[in-house]
Amino acid sequence: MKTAFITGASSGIGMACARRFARDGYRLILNARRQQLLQELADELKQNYGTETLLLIFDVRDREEARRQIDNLPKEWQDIDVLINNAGLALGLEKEYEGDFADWDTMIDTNIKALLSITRFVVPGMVARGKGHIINIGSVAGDAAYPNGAVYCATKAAVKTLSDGLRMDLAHTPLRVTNIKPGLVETNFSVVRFHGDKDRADNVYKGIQPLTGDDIAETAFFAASAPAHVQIAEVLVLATHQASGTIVYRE
Ligand code: NDP
Ligand code: 8X3
Repeated sequence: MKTAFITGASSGIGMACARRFARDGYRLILNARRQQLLQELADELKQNYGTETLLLIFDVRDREEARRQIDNLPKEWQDIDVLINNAGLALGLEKEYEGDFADWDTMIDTNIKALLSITRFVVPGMVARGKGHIINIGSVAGDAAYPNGAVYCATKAAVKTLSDGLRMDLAHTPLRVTNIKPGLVETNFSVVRFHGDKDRADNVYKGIQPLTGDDIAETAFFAASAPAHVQIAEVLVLATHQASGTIVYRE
């Protein structure tokens, strides 16, 4: 039985990945800060698919806590086959010369530094075992900056660079690295970005049928299920009426 470790599994894309991988018999290590939501998800997956789940409740920005929990995984949970580095967020939509320092720090610490820490803690075991797949959730925002979003876009450009670099550093191994770059996905993402302003968040998805977390989970599962000699290196997944980070056709 394969084991997937998903960060940020209490909502949106991470939760959808948990459901998708559970449906096909994976056992899951699920991380987030909100324990209650993860427990409800674990109960649901147990009931629907008989999934075994281990919950790791920590803030991915807390490097020492991440190290402690991952280093102390019970023996039967140590052989991680798939790592989905998904935990992440955007905060604010402001000009680069007017942005909020705390928002910038949170995005950089979560989307870049924490992704690196989790990678650093999990991948050596994969290398030692000679198998593993790292799936990073990047974004179309990493392909090019858009107005008022430079810092978030920069963090997702970093996810692309870190994915590419890791793939190079692992080229001598059987491990695979995938960077999935979603466009507009309706999750809690925009509510978080606008600090809880639900009306403003809803506007982001007005007049267009956005992607769902399930659409991205399907892509992640496809990449993880490819034959061992096939490495899906990068996938850009857009809503049909979205052409780039800035071009969206709305009815
Ligand atoms: P959600 O807000 O729905 O989910 C974000 C998840 O990340 C939650 O489970 C949250 O859990 C977790 N998370 C955030 N910060 C931390 C932290 N410090 N420690 C642990 N977990 C954390 O958003 P999405 O599902 O949309 O976002 C998932 C990923 O997808 C992000 O990396 C985002 O940048 C990316 N993405 C999203 C797109 C979109 O349009 N929605 C498009 C492209 C990429 P908790 O709060 O419980 O800790
Ligand atoms: C999330 C997609 O376009 O809102 O990464 O930045 S976007």
